[in-house]
Amino acid sequence: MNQSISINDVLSHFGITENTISKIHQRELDEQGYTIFHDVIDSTWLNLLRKKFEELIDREGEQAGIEANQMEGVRRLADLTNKGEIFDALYTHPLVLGAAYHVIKRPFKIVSLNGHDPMYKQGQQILHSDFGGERDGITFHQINSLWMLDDLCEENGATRVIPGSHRWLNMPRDQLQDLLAPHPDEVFITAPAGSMAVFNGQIWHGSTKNRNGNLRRVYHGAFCAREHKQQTDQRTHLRPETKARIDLHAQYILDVL
Ligand SMILES: O=C(O)CCC(=O)C(=O)O
Repeated sequence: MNQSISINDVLSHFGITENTISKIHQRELDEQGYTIFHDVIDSTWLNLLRKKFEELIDREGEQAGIEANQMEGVRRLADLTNKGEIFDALYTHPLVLGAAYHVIKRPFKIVSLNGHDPMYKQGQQILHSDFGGERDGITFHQINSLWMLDDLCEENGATRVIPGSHRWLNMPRDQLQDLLAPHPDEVFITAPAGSMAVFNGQIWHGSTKNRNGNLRRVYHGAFCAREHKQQTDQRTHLRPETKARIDLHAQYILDVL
């Protein structure tokens, strides 16, 4: 590990200050456990990100998503940090890094960068938390971001979250009998294509059934405190062309220095 780079160097390199995400987004992350940023992806980048999603799905076929986890009824992609320069700007975007630092409050790294598209009549996930470790309701370890390539609405399987549950000490499985059932407090993260949502990795959430068959593609970039394990071990998966392309600050985020 190259000790000469610190999280402060990384944040300052990518232009992140305590005001990079507004006080409103900070409060929503603190209180609700999620927030939505609109108009983050411009139309040129959006078209390229959509094209890349389809190219990778076609190219990888049955292997798509294998580096993280495959899910029946969902078009999944994984290890995207190694699958094109187009993703560099996504996992180093100031809004996502600013939100990650606001929530985690200590040095962090990427967990994984995946794609997720529930197909018609499929995609209902159990309510779960991404972070499976100890919960004290105060210390937070992980965030996830949803980069919306299509409009997300209740009918095409938007993510449901239980606002405030990031502070609860229990996991959904400790408290609920039916993890697939609607929850009385659930809220759907809905927003137009080009938006990006961030949620606390401890929030209870899950994707829902795509009931109208419209595309519902997202990229998920998750980040965790550096003491935790990555979902996709970047040191194992790192490709020489990725390492050659990205600077030391991006390498720090991947934890491959
Ligand atoms: O895309 C979503 O709605 C969330 C997916 C998710 O939570 C997961 O794959 O664990």
